[in-house]
Amino acid sequence: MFRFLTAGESHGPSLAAILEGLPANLLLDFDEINFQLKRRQGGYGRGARQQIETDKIEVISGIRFGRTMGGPVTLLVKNRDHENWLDRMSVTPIEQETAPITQPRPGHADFPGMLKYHTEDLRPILERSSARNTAALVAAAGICRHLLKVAGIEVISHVVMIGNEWAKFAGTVNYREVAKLAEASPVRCADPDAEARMVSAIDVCMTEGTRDTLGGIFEVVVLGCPPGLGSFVHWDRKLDARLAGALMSIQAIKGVEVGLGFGVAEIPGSKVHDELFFNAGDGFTRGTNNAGGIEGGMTNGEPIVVRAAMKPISTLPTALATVDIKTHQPVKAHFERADVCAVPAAGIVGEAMVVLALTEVVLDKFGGDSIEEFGRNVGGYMAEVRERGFTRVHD
Ligand code: EPS
Repeated sequence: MFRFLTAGESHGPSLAAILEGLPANLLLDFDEINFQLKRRQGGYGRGARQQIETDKIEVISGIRFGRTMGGPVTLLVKNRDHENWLDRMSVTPIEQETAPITQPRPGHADFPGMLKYHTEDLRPILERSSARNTAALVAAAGICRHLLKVAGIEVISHVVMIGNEWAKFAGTVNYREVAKLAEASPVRCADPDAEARMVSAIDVCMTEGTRDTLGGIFEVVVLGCPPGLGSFVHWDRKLDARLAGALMSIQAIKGVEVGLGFGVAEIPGSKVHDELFFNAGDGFTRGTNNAGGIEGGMTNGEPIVVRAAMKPISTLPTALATVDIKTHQPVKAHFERADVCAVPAAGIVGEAMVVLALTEVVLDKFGGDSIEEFGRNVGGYMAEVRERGFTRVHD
């Protein structure tokens, strides 16, 4: 059974991640994991924090000679900025604690968090709810990507909309091509015309007088997925439900779609469902993938396609109205350093959450205490479905 936990605060000493249940002897490329962390720090419109941090993993347990050993893997991602916060984020008691921040930001965790955790200071709420903590998720997923790769599974993402500027794709999408174009784009958008419009929309929000924040939509695509991951037998074993929960758990996400998503409500069944065909060369094939690679809560051998809608960052340069949690007087919401737009980075975090959710279901299905045993189990299952005409997964 695979499980993981993260810990840490945005301006505390460090972020941490513990992964338990990975097979032994999984060879890891640390540069690849640090590259994922670098990807998360990118994106046009990111805040000044990204100039302070150069996120890299520090391994505390579970790895020897670059390979897992079967025990818990513990990673740290240090907060270099902590040294600038020793007063406000001191671990030990201090003489004069910093004054509480009592002006909750609409849209953030502040107001419900201050009531729940019985504090008049939003700092303890902000610190753990901050999107900074997604770095620990990306680090954990960086390890798990290596396991998925053994099963032939690859996870990519790209941005489809920022500030109501939409990317357009004609005909059948070549996801590997999309991934390559997105990787080279400052807003991770594979449509150059849309990229230009997205950058302009962010520039407007970065300009004095029209300062604001922007949200958008990113798409995560899983290639090479074997059929039959997940299950229809119980609500919490349906893979689409787990992916939706995983994506919704990312800071600022307010909507998730699988495949055609809400579009399925607009057209009749004869246009929605992906007809199944067969030919000797390709085995089972589909003409469309409106299901986004998942039917009945299980992968069907087509690419998994999920999208998530990110709200604009809640910390606004033009502060919204709020109420002082202590005096109940009308005030302007608290402001501190933040991004203008973090949709590209959210796509990388979306990849990480899909990787972590897939790791759970892949180990549920194939198990294995060693990567050798895991590989044999995947190979045996794929040989079995091949005999039944499922010759290849579709990218
Ligand atoms: C972020 C780190 C944070 C923010 C941002 C994203 O660092 P700091 O608070 O020190 O600037 O820049 O998080 C938010 C704006 C938020 O509201 O959570 C990161 O590393 O992604």
